[in-house]
Amino acid sequence: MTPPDTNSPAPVARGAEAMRDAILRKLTFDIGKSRAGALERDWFMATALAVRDHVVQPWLNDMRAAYDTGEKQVYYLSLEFLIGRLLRENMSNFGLMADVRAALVSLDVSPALIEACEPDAALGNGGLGRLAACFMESLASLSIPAFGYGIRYDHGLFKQAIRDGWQEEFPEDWLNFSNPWEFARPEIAHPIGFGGSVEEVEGGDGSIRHVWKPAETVLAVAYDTPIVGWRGKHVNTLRLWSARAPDVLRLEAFNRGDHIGAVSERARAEAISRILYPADDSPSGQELRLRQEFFFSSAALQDLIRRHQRVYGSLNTLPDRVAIQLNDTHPAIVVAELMRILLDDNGMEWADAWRVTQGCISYTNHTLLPEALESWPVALMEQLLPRHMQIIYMINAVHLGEVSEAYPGDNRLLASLSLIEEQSGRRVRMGHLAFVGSHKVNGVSALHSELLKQTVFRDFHMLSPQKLTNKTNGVTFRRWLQQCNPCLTELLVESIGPDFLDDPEALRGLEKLAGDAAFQQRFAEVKRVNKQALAQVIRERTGIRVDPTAMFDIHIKRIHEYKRQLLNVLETIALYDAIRAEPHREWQPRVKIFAGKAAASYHRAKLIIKLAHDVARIVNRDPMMRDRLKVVFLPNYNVSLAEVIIPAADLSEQISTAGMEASGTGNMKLGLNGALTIGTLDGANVEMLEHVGAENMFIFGLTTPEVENRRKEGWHGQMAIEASFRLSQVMDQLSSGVLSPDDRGRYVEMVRNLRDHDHFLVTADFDSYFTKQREVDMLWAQQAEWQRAAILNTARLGWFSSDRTIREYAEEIWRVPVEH
Ligand code: 26V
Repeated sequence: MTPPDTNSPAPVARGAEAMRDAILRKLTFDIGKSRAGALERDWFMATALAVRDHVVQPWLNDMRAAYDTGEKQVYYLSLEFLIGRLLRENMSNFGLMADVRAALVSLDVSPALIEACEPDAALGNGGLGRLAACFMESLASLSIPAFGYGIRYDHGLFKQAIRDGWQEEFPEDWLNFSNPWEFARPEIAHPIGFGGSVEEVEGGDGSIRHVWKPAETVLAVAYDTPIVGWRGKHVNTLRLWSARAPDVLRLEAFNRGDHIGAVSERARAEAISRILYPADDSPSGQELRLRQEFFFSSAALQDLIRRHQRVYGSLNTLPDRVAIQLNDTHPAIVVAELMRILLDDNGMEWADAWRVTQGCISYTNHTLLPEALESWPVALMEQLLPRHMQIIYMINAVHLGEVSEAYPGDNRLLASLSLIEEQSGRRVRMGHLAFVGSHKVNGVSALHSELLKQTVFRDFHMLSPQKLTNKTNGVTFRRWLQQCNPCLTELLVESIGPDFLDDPEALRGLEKLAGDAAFQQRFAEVKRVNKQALAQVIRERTGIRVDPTAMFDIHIKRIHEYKRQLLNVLETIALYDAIRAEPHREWQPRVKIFAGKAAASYHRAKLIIKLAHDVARIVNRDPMMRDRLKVVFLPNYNVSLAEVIIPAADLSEQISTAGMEASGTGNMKLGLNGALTIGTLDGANVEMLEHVGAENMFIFGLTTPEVENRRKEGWHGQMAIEASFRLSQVMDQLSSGVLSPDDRGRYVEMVRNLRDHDHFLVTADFDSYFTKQREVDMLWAQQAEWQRAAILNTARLGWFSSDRTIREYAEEIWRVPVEH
């Protein structure tokens, strides 16, 4: 903890009474409301502002300390930060929870209702954005000085509504009622150029300097959100950029009388930070997206360089003070922008500039799927970023020159390593640019990193075998255990002591209690309470009643063919058929719960949502089911809903086609909260298996090499369907239209696709999945055994804390000191 600033105002009030006074003061003087007239939202704002007061002084102190000591800073560049809510996080990390809640209760205000008023900061699509949020929290908790840089989107990820079983999208408006956590910094505004031309200026010594003359300039204005670490030890900054049109331009146009032009120019500039791109099924390839990428990359670089230069002057030492982590290729243009700043603005020689660039930058890859790898048409780059395109050509020339020297005449190799793809009309490969511009590149699970070496970066790995490493993802246990599951946390503290709150590996202490009948009962009781809370939410949002004693089988994540929600829905139909065929057998009651958003243009994903609803309608109404099977689709999945679902999960579905899920992080959150995983050998499931042991997980299905072989042989589902009585029965129901009486042809194309292609091997894994699910039922029937396995999941997943992940980045990639 840093010493208090001598200018610090009177110490902030502690204790419930002082908190009550503080909240009332905020309500009166900042919100301008009386107690009688205050709405829940006003109480939320007043409470958040009162809590925020506790954050500010330590934050200022930590910023100042990092500045004064000149410690190396980490800069985490990400187009997405999927933060969720912050009130509970900040209260909890600052140890203010009890005081604030007591204060609110004394004011006759319900803490739960107040917390529910906070809109989610949904500035991300899914795993990649949530990982960035967990990393920010862990960086602060480990006292590593760091900035997150991203975009302050006016509108986060769309809201999902379900009408008649179909997904509909509605705009999201998180800033509508102002954001109590952010501090606007209008004085921090960096100019971001676009378009224009490059001039060559001759120096006296015959050298040539390039000067980029952008045609258009947009301002990036900073908004800072303090990110509080565990026990308030350290506070970092998340700096998000908002786009503003520079006033001068507007004024000039106004003076010329071109009022309409001035306004539209302004709208075009400010469109950059208007909305988060909501597709994680393919890169959009649109100009606005490239503008977003360059906008925040350039703003981040200008910001960190100015900070460095104020203290050190020279940029030669940048790699000693600055570590820039690229969250996927979205900020990959920083490679060219940093080179441009060093070469053109600071007159550095190429070799020095390249050393500095590579020394600062490192890059994380989050997907292997070829359709997801970003590339930009050369023509668009030349038009929007002409100088950057020249620099990229130059980087490519030097890089390919080295390759030809080492491997003369190998044209295949040159084509594969080139930053420019020539097949589909000349495009810049952003993954290649990020790879060459970085000193380290990493995948996000052991399997994924190995696959990177064998596939997309095979030739790069051959050239520089030290560069590609693995950093298996993690999740912050503060949010995903302590805050979202207070009952379990309390039970753990009581039974193994509080050490795990600071050291997740201490959860191992639970192992010795796994077989203890009394403890098992208490563990199960916590789960029951959480399931009751979820049952209530299900009732409110879908009208469906579920029995909290049934197994809660949870499949929550973005809807994607490779994540195979369809496999789960098909198994649901097969189970329904099986129960109807033998209604007198002893079936284990189950509630299948789905949640997740589909990209708006991803028709097949939307059809899977519709199918889940069609199946739910039939199953939930069938008196023969007698509560032994229920199907629920919870709309509008987001961080806050995940915080309710995860503590209530018995079974966690992690059933992607092997080799396609880079890591997964929901798998870790669910396991940590005592859910057993049914999953394929994919992503981080593989490492979870090593940690929790095969007896405590349900692994099924093809392995990555088997998937590869099937595909090579030209897999189609026809044979698997014919060979499986159950599956053919399911397919018949889909094609006959019994599931969709209002549109009998609805699933004809889906069935045809499974028969003729089935790229995601749903039919290939169906039987082994169905069989594994019956093993799940058998274990559920032996509750003591089930609870034992659940406890061991919680006990053995400590390694998947994002603190461990961040420590590895700090030591092996960023080379910044970190506490142990
Ligand atoms: C996914 C896909 C899938 C279908 C085809 C095209 C496409 C394009 C983009 C993406 C998203 C890629 C980035 C991403 O969100 N990756 C996720 O990152 C998480 C954090 O590392 C990881 O846990 C997830 O497995 C990974 O999908």
